[in-house]
Amino acid sequence: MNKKKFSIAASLVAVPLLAFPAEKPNVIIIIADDLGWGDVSAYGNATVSTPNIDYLAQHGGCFTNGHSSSATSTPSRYGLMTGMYPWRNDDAKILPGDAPLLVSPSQFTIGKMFGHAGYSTAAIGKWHLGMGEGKIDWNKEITPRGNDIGFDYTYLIAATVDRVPTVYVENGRVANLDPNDPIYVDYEHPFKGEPTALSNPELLEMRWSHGHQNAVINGIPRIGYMKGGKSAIWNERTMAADILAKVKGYIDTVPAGKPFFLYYGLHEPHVPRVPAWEFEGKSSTGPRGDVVLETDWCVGEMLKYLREKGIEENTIVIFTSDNGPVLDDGYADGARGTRSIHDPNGGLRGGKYSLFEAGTRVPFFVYWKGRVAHFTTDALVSQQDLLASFASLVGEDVPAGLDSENIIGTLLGNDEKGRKSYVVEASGRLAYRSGRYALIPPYSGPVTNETGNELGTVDHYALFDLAAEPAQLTDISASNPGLVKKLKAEFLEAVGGHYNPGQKQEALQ
Ligand code: NG6
Ligand code: CA
Repeated sequence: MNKKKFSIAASLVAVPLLAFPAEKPNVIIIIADDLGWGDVSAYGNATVSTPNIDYLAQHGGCFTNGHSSSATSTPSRYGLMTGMYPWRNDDAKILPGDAPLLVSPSQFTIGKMFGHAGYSTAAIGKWHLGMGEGKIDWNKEITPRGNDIGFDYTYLIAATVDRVPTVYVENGRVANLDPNDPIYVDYEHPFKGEPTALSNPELLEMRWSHGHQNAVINGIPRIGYMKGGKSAIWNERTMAADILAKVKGYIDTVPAGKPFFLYYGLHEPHVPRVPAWEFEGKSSTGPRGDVVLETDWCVGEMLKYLREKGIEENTIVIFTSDNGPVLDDGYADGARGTRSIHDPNGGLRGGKYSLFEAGTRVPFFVYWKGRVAHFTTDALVSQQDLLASFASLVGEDVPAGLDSENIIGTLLGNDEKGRKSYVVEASGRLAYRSGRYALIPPYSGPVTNETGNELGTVDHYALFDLAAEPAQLTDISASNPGLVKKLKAEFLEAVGGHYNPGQKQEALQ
């Protein structure tokens, strides 16, 4: 080896990002649904214990400032999946269960990136990114679908558990469907003769508080109408175990020596909160606490399985949530009354649907046994960055123009750089995070957050110093005009033409 070559090799080794060249570990992203920053006991919650999630935090990277792209599901998942800010796509709003595929098959995705790197890929569990095009015939193969945007295998809850169709869709086909009992879905009109929450309230085993007045399935009132497909209807009580079985089954099919990428979408603790019987009444905070226990159980079972298969050390596990917590999200399940004993926000302001921190600051852990030693950091990181970061780890290029930043060094604990700034979305509104500051632009519209602590009309750019006051109670804009001016200019540059200061917040239902 000549001297010059040697020195280049030495300098490569010195760069932390390339510390493990040519390595292709398995990657699992576990994404919970509406799990709050304050729901995980590793961050300090003392009421509902999450030992398995805590294990990831205590033996891997624990991020105290990890964000989703949005304070609701569809846009948040869009950001993770495509590495693009969801507000660049006008259709990235909470989707009904019969919405067409939101991500175009021509778009780059994290699934495609891993596929190109030679990975087997799967998406299992909650999806909420639409499927098919036009009016979907649920009795036929649905196309295009998750398999067309980078996933070899898909087993999906089309939207949410509170929305029809209440069936799993496996590689574009409704699973367990009896052709003699076809399934029909409609979001506008009820089916003649089919019960609804309004026509047959005696069928309800769970009461709605707002929305959720359409089809009644398994005693639960839903959003949207559905008819037929009886043999395909899922069972909420076994849903966690059923989806986990698909996860294990998928891992078993991956040929030896081939790495895999798994997007594992947990449905908890989103409404309707129906835990497996073994968790019923096991928390001190009612159904919401019970399904947080179930969330934690899923993580424990997943880890156990990796150990059983002998692949724990060759697998990176990311655990996060698609958006912040909510108590009453449309069912009268008692969650609203539990705030005094458990704060799912962990002291942050806002929650699901909100531009304040609890809307998008979510649990965020990176576990890689034997490779990532435990660390805690308050570096700003986002789910949107997983795409570019993992691309760099496995040696893949990403197209120019993505909003995903390569922060693999931070994710693996080699540095604390994270990203400098971030635009977050909530219910059609945008806000800006830069270092320790949060900037909330002017807005005129209703106050919609369930806690009532969302800002309604704001006639100026409001500024909060998260380092001084994580609870964001004091707007410091008036005493910091220079800083507001600087951050406003940065924000407007980041969002380009996408920000319309007069924008009205969309109705949430
Ligand atoms: C809202 C629903 C809420 C939930 C949410 C989506 C009503 C009143 N509210 O429209 O229950 O389903 O959509 O949640 O229907 S998310 O986490 O998937 O974004
Ligand atoms: Ca969600």
